[in-house]
Amino acid sequence: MMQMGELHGGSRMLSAWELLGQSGSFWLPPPAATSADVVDSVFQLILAVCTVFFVLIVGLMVLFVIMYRRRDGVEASDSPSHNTALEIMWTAVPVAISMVIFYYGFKGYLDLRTPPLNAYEVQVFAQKWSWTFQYPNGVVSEELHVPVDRPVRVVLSSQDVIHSFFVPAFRIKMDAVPGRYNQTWFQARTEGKFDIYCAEYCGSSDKDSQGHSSMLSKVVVHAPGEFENWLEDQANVVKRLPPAQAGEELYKRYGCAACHSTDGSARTGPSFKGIWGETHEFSNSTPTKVDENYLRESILEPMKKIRSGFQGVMPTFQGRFKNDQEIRAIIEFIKSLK
Ligand code: HEC
Ligand SMILES: [Cu+2]
Repeated sequence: MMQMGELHGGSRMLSAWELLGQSGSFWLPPPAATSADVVDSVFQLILAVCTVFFVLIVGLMVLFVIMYRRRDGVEASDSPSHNTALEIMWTAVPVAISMVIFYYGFKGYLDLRTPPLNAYEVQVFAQKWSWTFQYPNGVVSEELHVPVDRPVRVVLSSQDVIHSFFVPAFRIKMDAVPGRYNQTWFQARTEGKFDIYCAEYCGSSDKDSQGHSSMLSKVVVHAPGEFENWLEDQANVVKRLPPAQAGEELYKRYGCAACHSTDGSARTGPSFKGIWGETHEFSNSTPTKVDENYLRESILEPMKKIRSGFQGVMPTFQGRFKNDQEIRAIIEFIKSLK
């Protein structure tokens, strides 16, 4: 709540209007993203208009009920049938008010619907009943991590039914629809963790109390520079996972899976299943036993030994890995496929 600091710092007093709109304490959660401002101000405007008219209408009604109640000896007079001035007024004033609401609402809507071109992009996958987030470098997470003070565009899709991505603190809500991509964006202004809900009833299951109401996650807003560290850490699977498991993730990430299966079936290249310790024959070299050095060479210089029965079409991965540990991890993974 940065507003508190401003208040006590005394640089400037916030008006009651701004406090209502920004603290979020009573009607609304703290406005943790820039998108909250427009939503909140239109909400406050509509609330104020409604309050004024509620008091006016109900107040006059009560007053008239008392003033003009039926009394003995007083005859009811005919009610006036027409008052042009009054009718013009009660048409023009509501039209003017609704045009003001429309102006601010539509302007805000356009802003909310138009992500800045330089926005950071995150893919959001919805499914029964969880959220998955994917970053441009391939990292996948179950909570949405974003940098503070930077526009973030989220591209939404669903694996099954319609879900709705809702972050109350940012005032954004957008459907995730199977078979198409929706987008929304926000710029977080407060570091911290904020709730993500699914706002579209997407079913329930009695089993292990899964269901729409447990389709929850968090947005984690990182301080400047911290987000990059987090992303780097996540990308470093070798640091995060035991070697064979890291190798499996790298096998998928570097696209080895397109040509190499792990179940014994040949694709463009031979399967990795059970090759550890075998002796392989080559169309351009003498037979070699599959050990660490052979695997390393096969990955970095695939043309040196072309396995019999296969074409020499594997691209070299020389210079593609972040470090040598990644190659070790892939070797451990191949080793583990007995
Ligand atoms: C475009 C398809 C393709 C991709 C992608 C590919 N390979 Fe290959 N790979 C092949 C083919 C074809 C062979 C067999 C010919 C040869 O030995 O060069 C092969 C052979 C190998 C061998 C030797 C296998 C044996 O049975 O002796 C290893 C090990 C290997 N690849 C590892 C990898 C790894 C690790 C990756 C990912 C980082 C990868 N490959 C990506 C096509 C591919
Ligand atoms: Cu849902």
